[in-house]
Amino acid sequence: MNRKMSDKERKLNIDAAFHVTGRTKYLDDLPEWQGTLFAKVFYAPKAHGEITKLDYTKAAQSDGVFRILSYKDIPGENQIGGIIPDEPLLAETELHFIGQPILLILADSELQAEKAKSLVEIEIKEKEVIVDPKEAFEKGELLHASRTFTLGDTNAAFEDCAHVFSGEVASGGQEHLYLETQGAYAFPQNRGSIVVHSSTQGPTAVQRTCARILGVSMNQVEVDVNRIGGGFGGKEDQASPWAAMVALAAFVTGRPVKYILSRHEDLQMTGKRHPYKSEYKIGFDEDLKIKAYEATFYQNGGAAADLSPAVMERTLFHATNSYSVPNVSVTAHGCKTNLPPNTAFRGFGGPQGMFVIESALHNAARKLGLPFHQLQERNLLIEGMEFSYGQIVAEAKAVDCWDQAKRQYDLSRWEREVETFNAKNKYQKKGLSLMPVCFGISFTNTPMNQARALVHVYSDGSVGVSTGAVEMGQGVNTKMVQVAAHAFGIDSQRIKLENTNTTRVANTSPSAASATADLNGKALQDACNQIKDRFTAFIKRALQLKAEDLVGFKEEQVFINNKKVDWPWEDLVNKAFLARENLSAKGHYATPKIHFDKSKEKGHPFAYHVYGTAITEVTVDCLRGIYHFDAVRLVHDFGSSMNPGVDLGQIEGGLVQGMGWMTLEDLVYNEKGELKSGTLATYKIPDANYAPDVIDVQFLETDGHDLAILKSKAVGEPPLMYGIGAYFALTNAVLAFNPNANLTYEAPMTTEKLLMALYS
Ligand code: LUZ
Ligand code: MOS
Repeated sequence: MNRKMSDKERKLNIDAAFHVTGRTKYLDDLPEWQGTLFAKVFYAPKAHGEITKLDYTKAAQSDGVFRILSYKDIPGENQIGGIIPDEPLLAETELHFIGQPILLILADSELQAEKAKSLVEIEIKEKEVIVDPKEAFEKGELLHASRTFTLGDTNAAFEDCAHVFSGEVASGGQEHLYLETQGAYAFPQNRGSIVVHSSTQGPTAVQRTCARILGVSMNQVEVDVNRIGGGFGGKEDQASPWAAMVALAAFVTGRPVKYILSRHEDLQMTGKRHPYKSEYKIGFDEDLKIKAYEATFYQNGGAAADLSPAVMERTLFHATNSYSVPNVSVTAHGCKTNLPPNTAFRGFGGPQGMFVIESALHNAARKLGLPFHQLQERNLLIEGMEFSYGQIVAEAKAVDCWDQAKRQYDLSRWEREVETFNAKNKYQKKGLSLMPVCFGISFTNTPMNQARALVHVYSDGSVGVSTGAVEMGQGVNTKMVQVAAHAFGIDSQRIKLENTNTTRVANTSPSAASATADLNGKALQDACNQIKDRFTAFIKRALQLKAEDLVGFKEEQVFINNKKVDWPWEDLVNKAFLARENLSAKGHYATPKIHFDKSKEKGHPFAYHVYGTAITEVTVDCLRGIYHFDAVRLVHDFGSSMNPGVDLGQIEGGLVQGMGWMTLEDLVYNEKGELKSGTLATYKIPDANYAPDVIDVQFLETDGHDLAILKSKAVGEPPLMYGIGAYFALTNAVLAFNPNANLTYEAPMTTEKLLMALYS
């Protein structure tokens, strides 16, 4: 805990009051400019084929339609691929997924654009559709080269194993379902430049994509983000196409152009979490220590690479989750299918990798006839172990979290209660599971781990802060205010967080990888410190202090040699201004010590790891297959949390989102590549009623980590993976009802699948 902060500063989310009173402004709340055109996309109705006829003359004559744009109207490059250039903004002749944008219809109103859409005539010569990643792999349909991480020698190790198990695992996709759908609003400027307001996690990604499409340099595109209504990874790269479309339309027509996707369009056209199919082999010695682990991951990438190569990489990084495994060989294939390109989603491939080793351990424990958590516990990660990617485990927090969870929540008593309940009830069974998590913090692509911030101290003592961080509900604005208030020793009321804008802070990494507060916060500290250094020099001159005298800033006052002098902040700022001191600074931060060599697949990619253990209890109605989560109690390694209120929000939201992925959320595409769960009636996400009755979060007592902002560790993604515990709580309840059940390790465990498992 940062002891210098008042309780008020520690707890208050600066956006909360505006959120709950409906006053927060989102993209769609921008006042509409006169002459604004409204865009709609006409997209591919078939998953794979060649366009043989495309006639939009009737659509173009439809009421209110101003113009219809195709790829031919793109002055720059028809390309939006961020990692691999394999995705056109607007389809040319080949169609690769249902929902692939073909035409951009511009009309005086949304309704008119929508009506014109139905008048477009298209004929398609259909081709074979692939929706399954393993089928794609077998047919040689890969998005890029496969990768393997190895440690030790698994072949030799398996020879010596007392027990070897193998199996298959599958996990489903997941719809981001950010409350605010994708969208953008573009305004043409003088001399051909453009301003784009975008609902994006990555303003620079939007800027780069717009510039590429328009064929202009990046300085001609200004991207502005006030705040967004959720992202969860879905707006890391996939906010860019809509922004590029309105930028293109504004560029071509000279008018403001707005496009905000309807929920239906968003569900149809955007990529989601990658479904995976996987195979594993795991070997143990006599003491039930894991000796060797092999896995092959078939990632369902969809029709273009998008962020899939990076997501796939994180699957490999987290393939052994929180366990010590001396011999590892894990391979991942990025499989090309005829689905919308799948993309970043909280956890970024990590959860998919972790679910496989948890399944392997669960299956092994069952075959060995011992409790799942005993096998997990015996293999927890310890200090000094090497990850398959070469980084050495520096903090032994896996065992600490596990032990504290067992102790604080009295696991043995809890287990006895569950056993007693199960003995007494024939058709209701409880299941308990433990889920340890170890998640690496940093973009796995080292160059992305940099950030900048711009600070202005105004002559009245107020402060304006710009960073590259995008507020998406995660509370980063509040954390940035805390960082600046702490640095200057002033009240947080003096600080204003500006919109995230590419002209104030350039070359930003997306707000992603749980690293936003660390990267931008450290850049912000750098900027504040520069101004403080100037103030210090100014004070020393003004008061004729000695070089070794210590100048400090606390409680809105100047301190000299730790003694308060009566010089309030406002007066200091004003005097410094009159003395013509520079009251603005640009800060920069690049995470130290990290590196990774892809040719060897070895290095030190993460600044640090975040640990935790969650215990989940569920009650299953074994007649109907329905269930309710009674409690999730967890111990989490926050480091030294700078804002427990904000951090708890991240834990609760991440946990429940992960539980949804593992249980409720059944993303279904049929063999034609049609989304069968394309409405909120057919795709169910967790709500307050679904959430566990009790979510109890204990803070692991630690000093925090120097590479975390104010020693407060990153908290965005790690809790999602506690949700994996929900799956195993359910399987354990199934086994309490039917010890011979046939478990298939195919998430999500929907009520239908649960019922089948109970009676299998
Ligand atoms: N995005 C990214 C991420 O580009 N690289 C990453 O390593 C990452 N990790 C988590 C979430 N988003
Ligand atoms: Mo993310 S999956 O941190 O955009």
